[in-house]
Amino acid sequence: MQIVVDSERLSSELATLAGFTHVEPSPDGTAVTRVVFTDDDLKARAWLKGLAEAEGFSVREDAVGNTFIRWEGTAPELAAVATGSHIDAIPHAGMYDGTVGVLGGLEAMRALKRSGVKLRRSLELVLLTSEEPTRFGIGCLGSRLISGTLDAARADGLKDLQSKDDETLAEVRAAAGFIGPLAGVKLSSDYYYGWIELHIEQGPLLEREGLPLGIVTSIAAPAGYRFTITGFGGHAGALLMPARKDALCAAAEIVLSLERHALATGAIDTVATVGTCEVYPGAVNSVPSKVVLQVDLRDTDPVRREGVIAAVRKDCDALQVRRGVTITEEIVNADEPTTSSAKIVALLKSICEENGTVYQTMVSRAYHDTSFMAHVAPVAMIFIPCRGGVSHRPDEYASLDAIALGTRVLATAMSRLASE
Ligand code: HGY
Ligand code: MN
Ligand code: MN
Repeated sequence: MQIVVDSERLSSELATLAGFTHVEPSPDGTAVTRVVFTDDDLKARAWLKGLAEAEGFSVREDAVGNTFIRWEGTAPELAAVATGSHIDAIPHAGMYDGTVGVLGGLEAMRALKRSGVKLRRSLELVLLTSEEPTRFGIGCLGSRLISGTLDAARADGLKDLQSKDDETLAEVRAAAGFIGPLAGVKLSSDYYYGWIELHIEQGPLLEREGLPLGIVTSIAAPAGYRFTITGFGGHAGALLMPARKDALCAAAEIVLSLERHALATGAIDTVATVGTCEVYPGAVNSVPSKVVLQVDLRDTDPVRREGVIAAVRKDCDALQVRRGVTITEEIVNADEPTTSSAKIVALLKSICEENGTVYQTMVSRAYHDTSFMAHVAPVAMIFIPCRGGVSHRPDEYASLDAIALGTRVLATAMSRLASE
């Protein structure tokens, strides 16, 4: 069977998808912001569904907008083989994160259809809702609900961090046309026969080693926390220093405590970031009375990760006494690492070896929907190099050759699994 990827079409579709955004252009590359359930996101979804339907694939959406594009096999009652990723993009991101997996997955299915092969098992491409934490504060919202690891009621109550009047996911998704109980999103633990996600590496390893492809054997364990520091605000001129309980000064100590304890593990796999810092009331001449920090902490070893946050909590206890502030913490998520299916990793290796593709097995330090799809299928990921390892920036770039190669390996692997 000859699988021919239409890379020109794939390239133009990636460019079209990148156009569903409203963000000032960047001199460094194609800037994309596409927050879940915004007009840009909904228009992109409609466009993608149009491509799928034009190919004769069926399309269904669940209550949170996860979109299932299906090419029926000759034995439709068998568990399908699936691929997928996300099209939402954090502010001022690039055009390849997630979209390579969605459009590459679609092209893989189209290429197999064009080849004339008849597959036993159906193939599904899944567009997963809200992989990025931008709007609701937690990553992989759609795939968490599919996995059943996120409580439906908690999910519907998640606050829209971009809304001034505290809208919830329930309201936002309904306004976007996604109704119905979130509890119905969960899929059974053996729903798919196999799941493979194609994604840019978002790191420098493959490019540095001059490798065209990576096979992901595990995905680091992500955790997210929200720290709220409440002090005592006031007039920047009249409130004298000894009387202050400056929430931002206390927050600054937490930021440095997190960095210090992450470095102190001595492990390169421990990474910690305070990505957002909201200061209230946020006026130059007003002593900050409240600060909210969003913390992103990851490690391949969840025990080591827990050691870092425990040390930060200890520092917070001392900080509350010394600075007279109150610090509360909300655990947004604290996930386990994901291990890929040995069978699918072996399949990907053999396909690469058959076609002379040099590859490397590797850890994913970024989290992905695959982490949660692992609850409903045996999983693996295919990585392709991205220039300078850059991602979540407008200068994010993956070559068309790399995308086409990843798509071809994906199509071959899906066809092998779907023939079993
Ligand atoms: O943050 C991540 O790892 C993913 O890109 N959302
Ligand atoms: Mn991302
Ligand atoms: Mn991604």
